[in-house]
Amino acid sequence: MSRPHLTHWGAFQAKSDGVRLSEVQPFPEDPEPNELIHNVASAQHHPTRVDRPYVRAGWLHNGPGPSKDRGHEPFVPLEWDRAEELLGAELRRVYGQYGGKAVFGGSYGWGSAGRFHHAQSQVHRFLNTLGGYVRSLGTYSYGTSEALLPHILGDAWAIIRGSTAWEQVERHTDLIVAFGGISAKNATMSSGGVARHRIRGRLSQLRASGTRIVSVSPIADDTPAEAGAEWLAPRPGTDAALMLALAHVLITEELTDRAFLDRYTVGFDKFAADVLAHGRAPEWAAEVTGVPAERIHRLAREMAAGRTMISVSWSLQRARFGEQPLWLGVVLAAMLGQIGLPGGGFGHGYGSSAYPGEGGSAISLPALPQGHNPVREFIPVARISDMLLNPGAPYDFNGQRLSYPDIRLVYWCGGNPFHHHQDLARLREAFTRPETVVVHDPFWTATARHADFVLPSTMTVERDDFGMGNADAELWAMPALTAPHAQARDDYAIFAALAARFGVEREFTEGRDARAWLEHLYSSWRRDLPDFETFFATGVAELPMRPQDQVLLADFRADPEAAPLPTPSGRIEIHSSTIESFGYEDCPGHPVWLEPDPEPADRPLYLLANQPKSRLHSQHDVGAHSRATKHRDREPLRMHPADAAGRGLTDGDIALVRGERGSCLAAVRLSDALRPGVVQLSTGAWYDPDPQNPAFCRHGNPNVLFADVPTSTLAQGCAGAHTRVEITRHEGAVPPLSVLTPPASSDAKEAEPASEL
Ligand SMILES: Nc1nc2c(c(=O)[nH]1)N[C@H]1C(S)=C(S)[C@@H](COP(=O)(O)OP(=O)(O)OC[C@H]3O[C@@H](n4cnc5c(=O)[nH]c(N)nc54)[C@H](O)[C@@H]3O)O[C@H]1N2
Ligand SMILES: Nc1nc2c(c(=O)[nH]1)N[C@H]1C(S)=C(S)[C@@H](COP(=O)(O)OP(=O)(O)OC[C@H]3O[C@@H](n4cnc5c(=O)[nH]c(N)nc54)[C@H](O)[C@@H]3O)O[C@H]1N2
Ligand SMILES: [Mo]
Repeated sequence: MSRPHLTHWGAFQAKSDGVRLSEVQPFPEDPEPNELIHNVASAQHHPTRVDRPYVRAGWLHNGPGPSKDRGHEPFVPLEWDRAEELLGAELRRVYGQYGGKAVFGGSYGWGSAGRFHHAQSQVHRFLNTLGGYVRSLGTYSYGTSEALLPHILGDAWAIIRGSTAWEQVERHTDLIVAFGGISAKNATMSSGGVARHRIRGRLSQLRASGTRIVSVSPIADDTPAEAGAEWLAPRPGTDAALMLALAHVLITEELTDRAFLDRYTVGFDKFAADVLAHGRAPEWAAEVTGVPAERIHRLAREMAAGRTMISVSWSLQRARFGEQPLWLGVVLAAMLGQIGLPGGGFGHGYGSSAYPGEGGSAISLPALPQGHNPVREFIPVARISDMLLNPGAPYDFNGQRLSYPDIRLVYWCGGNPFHHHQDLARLREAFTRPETVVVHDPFWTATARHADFVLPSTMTVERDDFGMGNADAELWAMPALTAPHAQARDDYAIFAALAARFGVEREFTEGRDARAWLEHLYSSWRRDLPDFETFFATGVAELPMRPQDQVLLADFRADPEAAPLPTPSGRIEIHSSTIESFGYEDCPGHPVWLEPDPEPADRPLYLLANQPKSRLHSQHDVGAHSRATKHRDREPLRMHPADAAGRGLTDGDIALVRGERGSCLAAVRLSDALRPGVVQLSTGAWYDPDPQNPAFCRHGNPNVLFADVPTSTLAQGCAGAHTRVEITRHEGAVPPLSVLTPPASSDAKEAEPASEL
């Protein structure tokens, strides 16, 4: 019998013999199934699954302390009981000596789908039970929006979740100007799951109903062929110049909606004067962006001629000065006066994930209670290396003067910083600093390889749970399909056992096992649904849908006095006195063009490190579908034929990619979907550092190339969208990868640790 299962990237059904899955098929009601579902079964028993608990040999022999050996040393296998004893004692030591403010539990990452076993919820509840932890604020996804939007428009999540419904766009929109495209590959995902993928259908319908799309992106297929979009390809990182020029035309040709600007916005005159004073005309922008001046002129007039949606993908803000194009997207929409009208205005993240524009459920799911965190310290999420390298150092963030906490123990559960952070050699240096690093993961990820304690987690298919994504309105039962791999345990079970060693088991578990928690969360949540046993046996519970007629900021438009925005003025802030008062040169009081760092002559190519089509981030990179996209075991790098020819490269060559901070190998794939001068190397290839050089990845992880710089002082956000590189042919043999097998483990007899445990 085939049984169903839900992942972040889709639902599937599979047969199970209790250990292995077979005959994996997409959920029959998914109109646009994707191949990523085939990564799960093929990765489940891969040799890189962590089969039992491990401790780094040096930690075991020398005890806790900073160590340059993380990532180099063999691991010693442990019995569960011994692992709990050692780690339990270490947690008691750290909490006893330093308290929760010395424990980093930010633990960012996309761990598992499934509501109860959601890794972030588990680790945060656990650390709160012990005495709290230093948290991280915001996301790598749209951390810059999270800092900027509250100053100018409203809370980022409310804006993204409140995106105007696709139905409204289909009915009313004449033109979508999509900065960063509307990506079908990215809309395969939604945190928590996606049962029905709809984006290609949405875009076909838009085309049929006469909505025109201009896809502004260095990559043509960022908007799929179904949309029939026009392709405008600016240089990466120059959208702000293009947008300022569009604003220039709207101002000089008097195409702005003055009445809207007067009633709903503040600061337009300052902004407009600046645009004119600096001569941000299309002729100027053409030089910066590479988009012809004539096309910019015409586009501005087209935007003013009908109902226009300005769509800004999340990627635009994940770059140096990423505040500017985001802010300018809002400003352009305000100048057109269509914010709050059906099908017009501003949208953030169409195509970046499955849910923007989709209705989804009207009610939110129950969550595991997190308890109370007495520790006030936090870091903006992408400042992880800065924090570990510079304890006590002051820094600025969003109008606050803060200083980095002094971290002794790092606890990561459900994320992979050696996937997600920039400048991996620097991160590796940062990971030498703590006294102890603990990682739970199902796989030997690069982060697990840099830990002291590695505890094997189950995968979603190995445990009972329930879940639902933001684009759906049905709750899925997710009964375990197989037994856990080897000695893997649920994060919950691991934490419960550690809590017992700490003497706080009752506080953590409240006397429940996982099954009892599922029942409890479900039953205390809604009384109008079938009882838990019936739900779990049936497999799904329908939830009420949100109406599909949502229009972003319609209430504000209807009555800005009764429904003011949560900004200081209650209006859209084209100029923000608050941001101006911070005095940041890298994010002044209204959006401007900030000159990028001088062009490095020896790195003429732009490299886009976008989200990978073949997997979610680094997850299941050893899975069959992800491996099938590799060539000679290297991550594919897409390149325009002209750029390749100029470098003597052809399709299938192994290339050496050299960036600001490091280099990597990748397999050249020729494609004319790229703007010449731009190459694409998606994120997520497992970091495979050369043993002598951590800044050289043999596999193709682009995060070795990037400098670890924030978007700006305002947001301190991740700036990983693009960087500058040069590419040459890799000379000599192609080295074998080390990440496809587990790290060395030492069977050496466990010696007594030197420290006082
Ligand atoms: N250069 C560059 N870098 C980027 C980006 C970019 O565009 N460019 N994008 C950024 C973005 S938007 C994001 S969101 C981040 C993503 O960064 P992450 O979310 O850190 O990446 P994932 O690979 O999804 O990591 C999730 C980890 O959780 C593990 N896991 C899965 N299930 C469980 C479980 O049940 N328990 C435990 N303990 N672990 C589990 C997986 O095996 C995996 O190792 O990357 C960011 N990094
Ligand atoms: N298949 C797949 N889908 C995913 C994910 C995944 O790992 N795999 N991750 C999910 C997550 S966590 C997130 S946050 C979202 C991220 O969603 P996004 O941030 O929107 O996704 P990206 O793929 O990083 O970027 C989308 C496109 O933006 C374009 N772009 C980059 N820089 C510029 C620029 O300066 N100007 C313009 N005009 N365009 C630019 C690139 O060509 C890129 O392909 O994706 C989600 N969807
Ligand atoms: Mo993300």
